[in-house]
Amino acid sequence: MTAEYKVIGDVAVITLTNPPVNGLGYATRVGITDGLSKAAADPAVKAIVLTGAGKAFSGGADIKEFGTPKAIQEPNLLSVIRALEASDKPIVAAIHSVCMGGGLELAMGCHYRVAAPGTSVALPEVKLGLLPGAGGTQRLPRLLGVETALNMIVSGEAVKSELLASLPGQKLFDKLATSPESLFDDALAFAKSVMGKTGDALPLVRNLPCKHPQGDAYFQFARNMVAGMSKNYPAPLKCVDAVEAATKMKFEDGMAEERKTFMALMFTPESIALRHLFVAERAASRIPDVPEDTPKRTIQSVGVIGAGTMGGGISMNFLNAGIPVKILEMKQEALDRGVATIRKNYEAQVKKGKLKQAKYDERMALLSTTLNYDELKDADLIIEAVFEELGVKEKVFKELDRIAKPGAILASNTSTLDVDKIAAFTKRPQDVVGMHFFSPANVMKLLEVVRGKQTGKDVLATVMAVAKKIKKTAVVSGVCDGFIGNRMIEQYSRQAGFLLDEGATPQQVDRAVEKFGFAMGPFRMGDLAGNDIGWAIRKRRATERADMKYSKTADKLCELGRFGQKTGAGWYDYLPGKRDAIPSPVVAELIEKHRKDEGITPRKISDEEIVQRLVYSLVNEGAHILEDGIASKSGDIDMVYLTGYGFPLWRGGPMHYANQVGLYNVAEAMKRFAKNPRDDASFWQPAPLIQTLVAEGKQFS
Ligand code: T1G
Repeated sequence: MTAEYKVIGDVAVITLTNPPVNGLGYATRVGITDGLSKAAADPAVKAIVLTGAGKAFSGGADIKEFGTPKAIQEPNLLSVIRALEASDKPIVAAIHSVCMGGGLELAMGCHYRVAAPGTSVALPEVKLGLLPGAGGTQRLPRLLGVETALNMIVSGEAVKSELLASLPGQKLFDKLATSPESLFDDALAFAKSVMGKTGDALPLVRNLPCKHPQGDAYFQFARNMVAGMSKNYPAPLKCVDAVEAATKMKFEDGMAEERKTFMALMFTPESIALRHLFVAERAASRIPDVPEDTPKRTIQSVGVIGAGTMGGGISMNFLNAGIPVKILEMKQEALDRGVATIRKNYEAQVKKGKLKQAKYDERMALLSTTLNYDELKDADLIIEAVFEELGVKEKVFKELDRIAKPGAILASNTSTLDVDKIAAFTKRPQDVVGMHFFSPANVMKLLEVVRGKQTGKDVLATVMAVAKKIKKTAVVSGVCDGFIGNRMIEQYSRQAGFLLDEGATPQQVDRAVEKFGFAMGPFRMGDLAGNDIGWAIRKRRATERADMKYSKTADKLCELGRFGQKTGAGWYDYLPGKRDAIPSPVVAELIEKHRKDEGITPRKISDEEIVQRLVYSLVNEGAHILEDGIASKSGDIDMVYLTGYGFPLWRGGPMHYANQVGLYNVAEAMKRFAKNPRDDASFWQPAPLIQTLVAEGKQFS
């Protein structure tokens, strides 16, 4: 069992002991009910304190148990909470650090709650595509009022205990402890103060009234607000229904409504995807051959080479985390420009009220600049973000090798170059790693950590820990052309071009994938990022990868100088100063002429074929990436595409989505595409990994 029982004087103490966050898995639930039985049977026990060991009171139901028999094995969470309510001796929840989801529902089943200040309190189930399923939608409104409770349930965001305790009329906390350190003693003292209360004298949340003075109007307003922000996500609106039920139904009926909805949401593709995302994001930080206890180097100062867009964005990540940054450039005006951009970014946040002036000043105080490599000699981590050309990288890394202290980590932000070649410019390849940020680097969550053949395990462990500190989702990639994300988007872009050749328009392709859920289709994306970027890569590839077939439309577009928004025209036309993509007659004519030149008779292409060819191209390349050992887990590939390339979160990523469609069906579609003479038959052979999984009736793990 993962809960301890002991008696202190005449108070029984039940402590959850299921690290890391006291998830309410089966063993913990048994531990609680077992403790309650002992306390009930012991005449010396006059009151009970329920608390959590370690860094949480409880982080809620055990997400990793979902979908397994253990999740509903008795005593399930509802039964445990009913056992708390049925206790004839007062039960005081001693809440600290983290009290979330089922953990908060557990606490609301107790008679009293004492909280430490600074506790993060939340019902975050909606972020998993669920709603609170153990009474949260029925009890929280009774304790905090309908509106506060609904806001917490629909947002899933954490609120600090001291803020909740300060709300007028709140009944969630009976007492706020003087400090986190005094919580346990304060809870014990509170337990003593309510000893002797029994039966109806013990307050049950279920007996509290739950009303809203203008219920119908409020819930209609709430529905309109929530519907607008929860497109593609069914759970938020269900949260509104459940809280409304709490104001209109008897408690047990409201509980039945909540349970019915919870179980239904549990099996929605959106919730399955969001739970996959929760696990995959945390699994990405675990590198199979790098033990969790690998010693990490201390990173207390960072050097950044290059004050351009990337260098500036990268620097901000560390400044935001309170880590001093020294930026090096070749010329003072480049430094001044870079610092001015950082300042402008922060000032914009201050103006929007997203950043306090004091914080802004604090961060800028951590920033320094230099024109002299020698001033980086004490940096613990130096990240190069200079022009994407191997010769330039060579110069930089030879300098870094000369000046950096022993043990400094030397990272390149390269997005396409070979990290092993860069490492070979130094005498310390074990200290060299790729840290591929995505533009804008201070915004995009994804960080591809590119592992060279000689990159040290402690370097990897250190960079993964630093990534967490700067709030990035880090995924380890091996060395190959394009690493994970760009290697996949290469195939996606090829398919987009072939679809134009065969009869689709840029707006039809974009609309189809945006309807699927992508933030932006390939052609609008090209116009935003700059079509010349792909053009340069194709030119480089023409020599290195002559086998790679492309539609020529993109090159022809670039030959007209139509690089996208930055040139006022790309796949679409743009009015001056505007970003609205307007279908372009020039592009339509270019494509039509191209088809004639190639002798192609255009055909009608369905949105379904467009989506399948674009999404399955990611799946097939992702499978090859796994086969090549470039990524170690399919969840890592999902994380890359979800956090760096706009794949819809509620579909869980390309590999997860393929599992949902069924790998057999995906493979059959690929075989159909392989028969298309305009397409690349060799690419559409289902990857051997997919063929094996289909043959064995398995999925991507
Ligand atoms: N279940 C299982 N494992 C969990 C977990 C959970 N609820 N929460 C965290 N972990 C693991 C996580 O996977 C990682 O382990 C480790 O703990 C540290 O997590 C009926 C049905 C609590 C704020 O949604 O928000 O209750 O993967 O890196 O940054 O209504 O974890 O590395 O081995 O995130 O300090 C509702 C989810 C569940 C809370 C701590 N609860 N967790 O953040 O650590 S559904 C949640 C979090 C529910 C009831 C319903 C955060 C945290 P590993 P971490 P952290």
